[in-house]
Amino acid sequence: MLFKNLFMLLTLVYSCSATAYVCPCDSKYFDGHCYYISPRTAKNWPAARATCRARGGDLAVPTSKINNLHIFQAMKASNVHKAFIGLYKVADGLGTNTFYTVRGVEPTYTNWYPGQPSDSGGNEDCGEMLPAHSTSGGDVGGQWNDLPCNDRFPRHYVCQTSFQFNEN
Ligand SMILES: [Ca+2]
Repeated sequence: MLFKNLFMLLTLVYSCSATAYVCPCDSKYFDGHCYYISPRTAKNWPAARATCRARGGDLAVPTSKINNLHIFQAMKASNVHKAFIGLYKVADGLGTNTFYTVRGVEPTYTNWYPGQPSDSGGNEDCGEMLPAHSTSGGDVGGQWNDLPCNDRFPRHYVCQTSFQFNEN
């Protein structure tokens, strides 16, 4: 009986690819998608995005307060406190560049940290999710900041992919 239970436990642990609807084993499922919190930093935002696209998805774009919270909680669970997300500035030729999502539209939900986006130095064209900034003791982390897309600020990153249907 002990061995049978042990076998069942091991099967549960290693069967993440055998269920009908699955995410890659290194991803988490919530809000209808698979989310991957990178264990390592990318040297810059484009490199992070390229990795997400190579995984069949793209950088994650929080779409609601609750989705933003779920992504932030997944980051915290992985001890990741700052991460690139799928927001970047698109030049409009008028000098009033606007943040777009990696899906090519303006975000319908935003959660900028107060005072952000600041465009400090005039080159903060990419987005990240920040750690908790609560001053009242509550956990209200997960607000956004704009930062340079270049190599000055390596970051972890959050990828979002559709879940797969596995016929096994
Ligand atoms: Ca900023």
